[in-house]
Amino acid sequence: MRTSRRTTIGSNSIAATLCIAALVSGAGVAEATGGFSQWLAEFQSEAIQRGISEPTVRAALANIEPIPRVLELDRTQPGAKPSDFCKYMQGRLTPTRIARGQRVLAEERELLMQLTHEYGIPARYLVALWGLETNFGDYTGDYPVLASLATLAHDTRRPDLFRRQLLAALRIVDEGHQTATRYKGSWAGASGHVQFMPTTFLEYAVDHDGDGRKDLWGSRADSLASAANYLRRSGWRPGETWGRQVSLPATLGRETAALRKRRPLAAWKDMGVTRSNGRALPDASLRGRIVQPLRGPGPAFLAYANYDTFLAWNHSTYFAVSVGTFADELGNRSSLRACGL
Ligand SMILES: [Ca+2]
Repeated sequence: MRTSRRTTIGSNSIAATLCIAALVSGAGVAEATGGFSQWLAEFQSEAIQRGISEPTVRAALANIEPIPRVLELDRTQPGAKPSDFCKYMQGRLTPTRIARGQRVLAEERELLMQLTHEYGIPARYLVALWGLETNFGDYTGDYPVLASLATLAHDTRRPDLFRRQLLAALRIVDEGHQTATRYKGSWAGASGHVQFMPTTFLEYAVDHDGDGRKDLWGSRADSLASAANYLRRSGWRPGETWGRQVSLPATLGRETAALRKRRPLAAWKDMGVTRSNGRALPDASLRGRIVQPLRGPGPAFLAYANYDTFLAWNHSTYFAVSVGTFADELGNRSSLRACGL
């Protein structure tokens, strides 16, 4: 989910800088650890000043240590390579996952119908997001969120971002939605069935089953409702689709500013854009822009307003196209004619 929830962080030379600083100052591991303890004590004071209860702050942050592996992962995030689009799609939209998504649609039919009624999001999009984020709750992450966020907040790369996330995580614990010890997630702090970052949790998580807890770890109802709430409040337009794969005339084959401009469907038709099977685009009062994951020749998509809610969730063209395509597969309206899918 968007930057506040998912953090995409490029590598830089901070590790080298830290090594040099350590050599210059003669600092070693002991001093670095001492630095963390002092930092943590100051952070605890701030958290208490900000209204998180002292017992929560003391208990939740007692004995936590920085996690070297979290820093390693933060330093080595691979950049998305355009040529990997098909590999990405094939890895995420496997026949097994699509079949399981179909079963989930049936199993959770009643809940999903309620959510569609309440938030205007068709079931298939919620199931697609759930399947892509955690394989329907199978992989929600094993990193202790508070210690991971403390590691990144103490680090020098994006301390403000992760400090906010750590404060939000403490608030989640303080409000009783999760315990400090059971609060697990990705190395960067995304957690639960739909991998919300703590600030996203505070803003968008809902207690759909009405037990008083926003339980995005144990409750399918809370998790899927929270995803629906996120999409709706990010601008989802009920009754509209997300986009479709299209064919571009040769004259429009390369990514240009003209293609990225939002235009009515009729205007794209006039420019020679067709459905991917060559048939005419439908007559609908939608506006869209052309998205080309490979930034040039290769699959092209006409993306409508709802596509932007997927980008709000996670600012990645690959991700957004995979959500829409997965949802199409679940709705038996498979439209992707690329990557052997
Ligand atoms: Ca609940």
